[in-house]
Order: sequence, then structure tokens, then C-alpha cells
Amino acid sequence: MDRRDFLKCSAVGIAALSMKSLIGCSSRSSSYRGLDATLNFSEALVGMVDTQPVYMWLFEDPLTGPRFPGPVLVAEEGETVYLTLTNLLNEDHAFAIPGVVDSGVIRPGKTKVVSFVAPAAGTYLYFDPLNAPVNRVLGLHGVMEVIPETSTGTPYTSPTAKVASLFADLGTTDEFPGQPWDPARILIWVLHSIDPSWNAMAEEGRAIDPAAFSNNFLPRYFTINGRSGFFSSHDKDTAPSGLVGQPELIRIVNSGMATHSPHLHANHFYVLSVNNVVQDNVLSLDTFTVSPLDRVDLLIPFQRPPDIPAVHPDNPRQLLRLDAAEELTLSFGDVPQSPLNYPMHCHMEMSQTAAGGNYPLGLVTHLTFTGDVDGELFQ
Ligand SMILES: [Cu+2]
Repeated sequence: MDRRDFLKCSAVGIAALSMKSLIGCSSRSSSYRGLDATLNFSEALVGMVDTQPVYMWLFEDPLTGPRFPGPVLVAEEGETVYLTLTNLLNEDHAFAIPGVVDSGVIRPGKTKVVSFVAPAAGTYLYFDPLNAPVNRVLGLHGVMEVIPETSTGTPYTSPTAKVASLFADLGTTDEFPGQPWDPARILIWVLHSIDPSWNAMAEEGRAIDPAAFSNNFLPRYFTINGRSGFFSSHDKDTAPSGLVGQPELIRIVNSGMATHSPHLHANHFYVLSVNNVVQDNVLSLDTFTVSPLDRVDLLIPFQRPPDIPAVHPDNPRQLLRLDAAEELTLSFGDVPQSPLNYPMHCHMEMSQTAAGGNYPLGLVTHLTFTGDVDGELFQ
């Protein structure tokens, strides 16, 4: 194939080298809603956080070009989804969502149409299952989200009692002042790991032994939605943000080879679903392990962080509970309070680096409180 689009995943504003690179790397900015989608098996050079280009096999929407990760597919539970799949690469590929659909082998230059009924509402990973895990990890993966046919006020058709009760509390109780969950407040985090030496073999058209790949994989880049470091921290499709009291759902999918352990500062999150099993017992945690191929849905409640410091004028050891916007007008000595940005970083320490040691250019993002529960914006 002679099509080598360069995706500038390291850029926040996407500089277009061609029409096809306009869409960049965030999973959210391209999504299909409805019954028909067209996906090609394609290829591109993807810019890493340190500007190194890495050759990847990628799914592409023919209108917008290859994407890392692939375009988000959105379906309603129970509807029939039709996918037209064309293999533009030089070797066999396939499309699968485990337990839902498997295209079987699609030879180079060939097209297959598959159809399936959208399964239970939740978070799914689609990928190329051939030569596993090679084809998936070299870039052929993406997310399908399935939403309930009728609104339940939760992301699920049949939420457990505890999940239903958590969502019922949002915006209606002292614990969760603010608003109920807005189904538009969903982010997807596709966690991925890249060892460019294998990608280089694929670029040269060399066969890759999956056992050798699994045993010798040494990740040098770690991405969320195709980006790392500063760029994933400032990507609106990746970094959760909102007013105090605007809860947000995060659908986490691990498409890579490394186990991750996202740690959120400022708020504990609620674990709603693990591998599409809606949880009977909803845990409130700040760190959760996400192994390769895992899918985990979390709810960030966007509660006012408990550690916003404001010191009592007569007693420096006493912290005040002020209106958060008011607190940000205060100073500690001569140091003004910062805007309410908190990190999300992965507790698997290697994943905080790029290219073997550059810290913190790995799997990180920001959690940003943009304003108080009454809508007063933080400056
Ligand atoms: Cu931490």
C-alpha cells in the first residue's frame, strides 16, 4: 500500500498534512451512531510524544482516514449493526468483538459485510483477533459503546440495585449536590502500549511470531486515546472536566500489553462495571487495576475536592470549608491558590515514561474542576 498518512497524535491542535490527518487521534471526535459503518484496515505513521514516527496498522473511516485508536462505534442495545470491512493491507486481517461478532479472515484487497445485534449496554473492544495479540497491539483496535434502548438514568439497561441507587443520588442528596448524570458526559480512555521494534517489522512486511512478540514486548510508549503526557493531559476528549456536581462516566479499555492501574487524584471514583458485569457492590476507590483486554466503567462524581486548603485567619492549623471559588481568591502566604487541576496517572510506574525514561510523558491526564456547584467559574 502506498498510503502513509502521518497522524500527529502528539499535537493538540492538529496540523493537517493531508485531509486524512485532519481528524487526529482522539477516539471521541469521530464516532458512528447508527446501523451502518464502514471500516478499512489501513496504515499510518503515528507521531509519538517525543515526535518519533511509529508505523501502525489502523482502522479507518474512508471519509476521515486512519485513526489510533479506531473510530468509536455507538449502537443502541438490540439494534442490528452492519459493518463493511475492507482490507487495504498486504496480509490477512479480521474484525472481532469477542462474544458478539467475528468476521473471519479477510484477505488483502477483499471486502466483507458483517452484521450483528448490539449486545447489552456497556463498553466493548473491537480488534483484529488474528495472530493474537500482534494485530491488535500494532494498532487494529477501537471501542464500541452500546447504550440502553430506553433511558434508565444510568449507562445500563438493567442496572444493579446499588448502581441504580448511586445514580438516583446524584444531584438529589447532600453527598452529591449538583446535577444528575447527563448521558452526554461520557469519556473513553483507550489505554495502549507500543514497542516500536515490532511495528518496524510490520512496516517491512516481515512475519511476526506471536509468542516471540508476547515474550519480548518492551513498551516504550504508553498512550490514552493515542496520546501521552502533556498532550493527553490537555485533550478535551480525554481529560475529564466539569463543575463541582457534574458527574462523568469514564469507559476504560486496555487494548495494549501492559497492566495499568489508573489513579485519580481529588475524587474517588465508583466502579460501575467490570468487563460488562454491572457491579452488585459498587466500590469507591482512587485506583483500579485494568489488565489487557479489560473494560472498566467508572463514575467520577465531581465532588468538591476535600483538600482545597483555606486557612483560618486566626489559626493557621485550621482549614476552612469555604465556597471553592472563594477559596481560590485566597493566598497561602504570598502564593495564590492554583486552579483546580488534579492529575490522573497510572500506578504502573513504567507507564509514566516515554522512550525508556522520559517522565512524565506517559499515561497521564488531568481532572479539572471548572467551577463551583452553583456554576461560578474558577479563574
Ligand atoms: Cu497516584
